[in-house]
Amino acid sequence: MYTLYWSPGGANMAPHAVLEETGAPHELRLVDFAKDEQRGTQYRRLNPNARVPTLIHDGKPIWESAAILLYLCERHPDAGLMPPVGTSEHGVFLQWIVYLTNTVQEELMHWWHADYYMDSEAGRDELKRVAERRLAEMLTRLDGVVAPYLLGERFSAADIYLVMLCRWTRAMAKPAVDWPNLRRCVDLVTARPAWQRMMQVEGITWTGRTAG
Ligand SMILES: N[C@@H](CCC(=O)N[C@@H](CS)C(=O)NCC(=O)O)C(=O)O
Repeated sequence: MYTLYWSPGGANMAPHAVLEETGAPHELRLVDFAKDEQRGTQYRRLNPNARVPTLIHDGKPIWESAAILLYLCERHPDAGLMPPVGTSEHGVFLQWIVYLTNTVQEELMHWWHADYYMDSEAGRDELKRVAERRLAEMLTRLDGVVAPYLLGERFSAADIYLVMLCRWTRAMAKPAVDWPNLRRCVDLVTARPAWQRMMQVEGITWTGRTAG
């Protein structure tokens, strides 16, 4: 049994959808940002970074959404969410996961949380502007890759991660779905029953929240 600590639409989306893909029994524990629960002593004992997600398995907390996603893919090979370990296709799969989390996701953090990086309003405005420009360049490159998935014809958990990040561009002047190949990938992934269950349980739609 897994326990996933989460917040609606947060970085938990990808591990949550992967849990749904595997069919593994799991329970969800909401971390209420409105009450700042992520910064509470109790939660920080699990995740000292005060961020979601955190997965508990066999009593051990594991944090970082990409690490949780990879861990779940490894533990549930029958779900076929990644190419076999040791193959070059697996190497490319790892490349995309790492690129998505340490480059694209980081740029998204600049846009959503400019206040974490810049003290002045002018600094925050500039950071957001630059982040949006850099994200557009990244999305252009990703649009040139997905055919229709990051690994070509083969769907993998990397696509789930990509689509989570695409959703996070929804409030930008040019969201990811304005790129045609990314749009096709988003349509394919969001049509999956596992993705739809995750969205329903988290109470979110592509453009917002269903409640709260
Ligand atoms: N690199 C981390 C980032 C996690 C992260 O930034 N989570 C956000 C939600 S998307 C969060 O918990 N924010 C709480 C806060 O900023 O106070 C991961 O991918 O797990």
